[in-house]
Amino acid sequence: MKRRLLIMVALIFMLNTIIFAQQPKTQNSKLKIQNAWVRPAAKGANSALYFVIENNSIKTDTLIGAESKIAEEVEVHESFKKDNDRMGMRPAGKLAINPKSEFEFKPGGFHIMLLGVTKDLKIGDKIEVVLLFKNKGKIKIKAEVSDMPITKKMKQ
Ligand SMILES: [Cu+2]
Repeated sequence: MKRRLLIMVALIFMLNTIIFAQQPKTQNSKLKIQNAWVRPAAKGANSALYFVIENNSIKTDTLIGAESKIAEEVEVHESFKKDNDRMGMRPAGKLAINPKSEFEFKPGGFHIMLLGVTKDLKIGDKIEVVLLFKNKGKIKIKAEVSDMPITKKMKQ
């Protein structure tokens, strides 16, 4: 009788551990990074990374930065129109990703700037970048080197 009770207690503990261990995964899946692609570049040159952030949760999260071994420096940038109608870019700061919404990084808009890539980025190659979110922490993404948005390429 006592042994059965011990087994019961052990089972409850195990169940708890399993439930708690799975919780972060469920939360992570509510913040998805889709269609990641990065422009080709020669070693030492700059490149830019684009993707769509899908926030399926009911909470705002904030993109606070990015890091990768693929470049000397990794910055979150936004493109903007200068007075003379030419485009410039600048650090975007922290970006709030609203609940139940999509946030698109695209040419002429927000992008992850890769300053001084550490190797040649050739079409078809894959690179890894970590995005840093205030609530979700780090999300590792894989991006394919492409000369056009991945979504467009898939429709052809
Ligand atoms: Cu830039």
